[in-house]
Amino acid sequence: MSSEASPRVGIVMGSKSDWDTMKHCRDMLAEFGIAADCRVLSAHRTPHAAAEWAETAEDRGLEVIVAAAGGAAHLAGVMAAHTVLPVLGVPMSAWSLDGLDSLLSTAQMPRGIPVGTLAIGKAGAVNAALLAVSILATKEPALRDKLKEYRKAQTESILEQKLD
Ligand code: RP5
Repeated sequence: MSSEASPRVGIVMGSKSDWDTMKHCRDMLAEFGIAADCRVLSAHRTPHAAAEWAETAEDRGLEVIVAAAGGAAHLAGVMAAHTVLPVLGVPMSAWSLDGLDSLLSTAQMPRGIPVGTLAIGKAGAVNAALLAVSILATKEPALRDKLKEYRKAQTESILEQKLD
């Protein structure tokens, strides 16, 4: 399936070193024909640019933001602080603690500013895309049908698996 021309999902990450993981999010969205605006922005290294990107996301046509960061992973929270668009956080397994630090700092948001937090690493990146599609599909029957087809194909491929 080809991607739409206008990005509907923003994928933002704290470092280019996160891209090997987060490109799986971009690729899964593309399977559903959803284009993504992918950027490196950091809550700590580029704080003003990160805030501005989040503040203008709605006007640029984005409907969901996926934010990935590792370590003291504040990027998803900073996004959520600057927009009312749904923000999905993906904790990166960074340089220590196998990503547990990232998971906790992404998930433990204060009351009033929510971040929907996914699993650490590739599973979270892929599931963030699928959850973004679910959000976009709430009022789009065609997109919802594609999600049902995806689930059906996944179920069938697992039931067909043979072991030696
Ligand atoms: C975080 O620190 C990034 O999101 C990345 O996961 C981690 C390491 O960044 P680099 O030192 O590789 O730029 O801010």
